Amino acid sequence: MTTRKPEDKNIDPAIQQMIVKGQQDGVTVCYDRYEAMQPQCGFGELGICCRNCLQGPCRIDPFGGEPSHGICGADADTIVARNLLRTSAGGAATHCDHAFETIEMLLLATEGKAPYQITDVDKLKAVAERVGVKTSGKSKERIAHDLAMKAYADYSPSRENKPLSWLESSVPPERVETWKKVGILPTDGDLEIRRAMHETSNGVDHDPVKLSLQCAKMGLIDAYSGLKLGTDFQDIVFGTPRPVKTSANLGVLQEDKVNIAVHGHIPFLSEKIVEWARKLEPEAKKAGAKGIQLCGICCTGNEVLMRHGVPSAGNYLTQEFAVITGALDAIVVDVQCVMPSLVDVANCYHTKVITTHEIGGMRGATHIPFAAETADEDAQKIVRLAIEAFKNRIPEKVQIPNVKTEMWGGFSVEAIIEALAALDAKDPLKPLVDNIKAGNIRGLVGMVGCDNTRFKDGGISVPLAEELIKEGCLIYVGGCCAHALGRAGLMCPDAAAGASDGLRAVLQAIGDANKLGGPLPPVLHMGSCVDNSRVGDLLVAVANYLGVRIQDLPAAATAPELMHEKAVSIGEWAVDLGLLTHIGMAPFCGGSGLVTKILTDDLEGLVGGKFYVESDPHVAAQTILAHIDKKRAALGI
Ligand code: SF4
Ligand code: MSK
Repeated sequence: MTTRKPEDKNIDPAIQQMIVKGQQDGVTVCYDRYEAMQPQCGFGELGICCRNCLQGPCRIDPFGGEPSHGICGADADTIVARNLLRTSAGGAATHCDHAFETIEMLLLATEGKAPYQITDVDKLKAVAERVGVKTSGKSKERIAHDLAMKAYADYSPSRENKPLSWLESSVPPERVETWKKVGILPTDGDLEIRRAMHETSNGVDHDPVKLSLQCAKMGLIDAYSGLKLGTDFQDIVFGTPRPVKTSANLGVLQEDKVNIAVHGHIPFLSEKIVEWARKLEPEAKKAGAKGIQLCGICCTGNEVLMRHGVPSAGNYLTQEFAVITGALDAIVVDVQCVMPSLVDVANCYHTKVITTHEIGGMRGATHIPFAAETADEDAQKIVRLAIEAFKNRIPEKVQIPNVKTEMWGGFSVEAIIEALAALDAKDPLKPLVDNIKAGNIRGLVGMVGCDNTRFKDGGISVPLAEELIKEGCLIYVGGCCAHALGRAGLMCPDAAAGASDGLRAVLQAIGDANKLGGPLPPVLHMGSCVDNSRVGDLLVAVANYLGVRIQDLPAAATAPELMHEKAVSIGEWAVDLGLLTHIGMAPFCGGSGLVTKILTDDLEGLVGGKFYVESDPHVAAQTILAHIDKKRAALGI
């Protein structure tokens, strides 16, 4: 077993310190478990093992020998494609379930049954009109109700086989036609996921080509029954983000305050924690603290950062290390990307691990069931538990790395357009598009996704982003890589110094016009995983403005350090949009040359986009730039 040094596990000095502290404190963390797991199963990595029925598990010889078929007769292509479809359906399911909760939340708020409001009435009306809900003469509550009904319809079988409202209203008609022609246009979020599970069970679909296309369909389900719908409803209830300055890294924790981390994905509870952390400050002071310091981890972290400037403690791989500081009094979690190990790590300190969601259980954690109707009471209970835990701190175990970086967030599409309007109030997209045409902005790159123990955390995303901005690309970020790029200093005005001359001048002009006191950051934080929809919206807006297809834009997507199933389905959506989609590793499909070829080659002819796998950030950057330049040349710019 090889043991990687801390600097080979994470590029960040604060996390490196905590890796060492964890070792000294005798704590087992993800990197230890990763090393203990080596060598990982080669069959699994290639995607050629199957246990979709109880005759299995079956596994195929990767070298072309025997066994070449599973017991039922499935070959490597079928097994790989079925596995990938299950992964994709898993990813799409998480976002659909999340988005579905947002519909329920808006309804409860509208009916006065939950302590939330319709915060962004303009967005409510804009979304309603976009999806065909009439607004004139209606109260905001009525519009919200009708909008919720319209959203529910996207989760119900459509007998007329109509496309999803959230899909049809969000993309140019050309995309809808293309997806229809290819046979991947979905009509009902829930049905498609159910069907994918059925299709991949023993004895149903054995056609690897058809199965691979179903993966592409899962990308659309994820994007339009999940991401886009969820973002719309969250903005309506909590407000559409606007630029906000904050800070990132474990140094945001404060030794003399009650430290609470919110972690997971769904912002209903975390919004209330933000409110009650403020209101219960006096109780924290009575307990001997100077106040309450809230921080965020993973995508809940991104949500509260985007809307309230709550500092980022870190990404997926940071969660255990936030506890290892010994200064985190409570880590409050809901769903997705929460490590089951948190309780074991917390047991070495005084940290309370608080689960809150009905499907987010963890043995040994304190469970405080969160319900929208009792959101205020639940949030108070949680904050008070953290205050109680503060009293149990073990001072000799406290070590907060003195590392934090300025970071900006809150760049919704609306906020970006407002910022551009300071340059051209009548035609805000014009300055962006003109600078793309002029080459000052060489290309637009959406960087999304996670961090993954198999990579050095930040080891691909940060150098890749640095090289791309140096070469003139503007980067839009969502998900956990935002935390990594933020703490690397790429999301603050100073980072513009690393941009190409042309890009830097554009950023400076936008910064000056908006009186930011410096240039706009070259890496714009658009939010959580769900907020990746915003990256898509921006590309759609630019393509529409230019009158071209999304696939014709000098643009690309990248998920350099993908980890979750969600990253796979989001990547499939990016490909569906027509983007070259870089990923740092293949999603366990190398065991089928056919499926690999479909994903990395054939899809381009069908939908315009394709996957590109590369773990070397420099090679990836050069390939993305070559792609962007090819698109520029084709546009004659
Ligand atoms: Fe084996 Fe076929 Fe069953 Fe999979 S479905 S476990 S390949 S027999
Ligand atoms: S939290 S899915 S590790 S981005 Fe959205 Fe981060 Fe990836 Fe989870």
